[in-house]
Amino acid sequence: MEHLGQVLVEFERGLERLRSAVSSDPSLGDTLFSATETWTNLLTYKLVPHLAGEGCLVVAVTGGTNTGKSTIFNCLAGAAISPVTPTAAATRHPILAGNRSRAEQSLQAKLVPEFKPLPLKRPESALYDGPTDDTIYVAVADGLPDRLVLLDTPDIDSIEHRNWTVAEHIQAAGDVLVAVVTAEKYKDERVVEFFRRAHRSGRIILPVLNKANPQQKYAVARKQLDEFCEELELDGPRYVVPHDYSLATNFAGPVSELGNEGDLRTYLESLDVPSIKHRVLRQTIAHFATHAGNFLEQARALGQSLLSVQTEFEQRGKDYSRRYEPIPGAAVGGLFHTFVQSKRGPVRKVIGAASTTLYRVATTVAKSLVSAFVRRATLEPPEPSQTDAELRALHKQKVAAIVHDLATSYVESSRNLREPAAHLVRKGIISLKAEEAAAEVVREAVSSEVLSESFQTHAQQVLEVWWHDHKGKRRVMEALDALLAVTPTAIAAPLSFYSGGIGVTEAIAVAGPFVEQFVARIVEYQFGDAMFDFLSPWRLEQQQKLEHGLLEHITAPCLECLRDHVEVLTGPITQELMQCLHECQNAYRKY
Ligand SMILES: Nc1nc2c(ncn2[C@@H]2O[C@H](COP(=O)(O)OP(=O)(O)OP(=O)(O)O)[C@@H](O)[C@H]2O)c(=O)[nH]1
Ligand SMILES: [Mg+2]
Repeated sequence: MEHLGQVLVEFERGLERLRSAVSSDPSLGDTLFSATETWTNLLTYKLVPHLAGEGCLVVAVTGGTNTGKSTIFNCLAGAAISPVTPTAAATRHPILAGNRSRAEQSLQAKLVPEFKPLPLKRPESALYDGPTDDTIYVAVADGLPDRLVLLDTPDIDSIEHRNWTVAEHIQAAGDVLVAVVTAEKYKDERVVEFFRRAHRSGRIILPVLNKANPQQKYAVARKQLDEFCEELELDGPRYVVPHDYSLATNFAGPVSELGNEGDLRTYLESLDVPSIKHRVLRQTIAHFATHAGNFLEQARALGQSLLSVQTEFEQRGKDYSRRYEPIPGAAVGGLFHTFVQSKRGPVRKVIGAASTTLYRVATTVAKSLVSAFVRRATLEPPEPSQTDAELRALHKQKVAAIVHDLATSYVESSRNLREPAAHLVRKGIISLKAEEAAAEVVREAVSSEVLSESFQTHAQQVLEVWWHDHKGKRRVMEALDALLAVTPTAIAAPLSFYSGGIGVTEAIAVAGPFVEQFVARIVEYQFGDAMFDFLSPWRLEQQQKLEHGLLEHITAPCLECLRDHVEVLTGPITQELMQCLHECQNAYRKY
């Protein structure tokens, strides 16, 4: 039970953390926390104060008119707190007595939240009608232990008459009811019925026969108490207060147990608070657990729906990056020549090192590669040949267009989203500095054409495999390379020999300025299908650079607010709350 109290305290703290975390967006906070007041109040004002720490037992002194309730209450409190008068129905409002901290709690409407608390400044106040029907007066009784607060109450008959709800609340407030009866009143059907109901709801009833005749060891009182207990099926201790006591000297005296040494106050302090609390609060805890469970489920579902928007937006950023078709420049084309060169015999290597034509040709080779690749992937016609600088300008344009399309698609989607996702995304879109963000993406995605090490390794492997598998074709490459190394005009002879006729016509046509196109076409033709494998990773690397830029500079800012709330609603705060609730249900079932 102490564990249950602790779990509830943690739940309450977690709930406050959740509340303050979602409060950065008031409309989301309102949606989530609307209609939670009843069970959250129950948690804060009833369950936590009663169950945290040792727990606190509320002992209500109840009974018929003028039976001596206020007298017994003062005896238990050890001080003349509640006015005792000979007038019937004198006590008009309940009075709560507790140590300083319990009194303070009560004044904050914790402990007995059913009532409106006021400090008891003058004891007589309780004898007159207070500002509202449900006023309770709170007094400090330093002698009371922390686990015990006492409640003096108006008599059963008149409260039921005056205000039915207040009567209900008085019944509900006490965990233990001290039933003060007298010889005249103990059979009163109304009184008996009141205690019967309380007993059924799990409350402990302790009968005190007041104004009793002590003769023959309280023989008469004993008989009357037996009858009363039988009627209510009570089997606990019974107490008596003699009619001949003197108020002036004995008001603080013990309320003795009949036939035993014990007294009521000692017995109250010995009670097993947790198990009584559990019995009494059983329904309250169950009510709380059901509603808290529904609430957490709702928070989780909301978090999931926001998360699905987040996932979809991020996926879209990724998809848009795949629209990017970069064209490789000189660096990629150069890889061929480096490779073919590496396969040369020693003599040609010397010649090759001196070749300047090589670099010039590289861009055209790469262009040719990609045009074949693009035709293959998209069936588009090849693009006209360009320099590296022109390529970069073209890439910047392409990337800027993709950024624009993505941002536009986010704006459009935000109109179709449901609340609260819609306004959370809108907030992000408004805060997006579109121009700057686009410039950042372009800068990141279109960087210098330095080939990554992994791509170079990959290219080397593809070429090796190809080289190994295509003995005939590679001779063309070798010849081509040799030819580039020497001079364009020397093309015709070796080529017609190695290519087995293919490209002979071109060879004849090729001279001087046409050498670049010629080489590119030969490479494209010879390399064939290997091109796709060769180029794919490079292309993917470029797209991933763009993806990273898009996600960081466009998607993330648009989703910033939404993501914060996904984190709150699906992250550790709600998970801890679910864990607490789970433990609370387990602890509750154990009793
Ligand atoms: N002789 C005698 N008088 C008692 C005893 N207990 C209470 N009284 C008197 O009975 C009267 C009513 O006592 P209270 O303690 O005010 O009774 P109550 O039940 O609080 O009364 P209400 O608040 O009016 O319902 C007072 O005059 C008390 O002095 C007792 O054991 N013996
Ligand atoms: Mg009274």
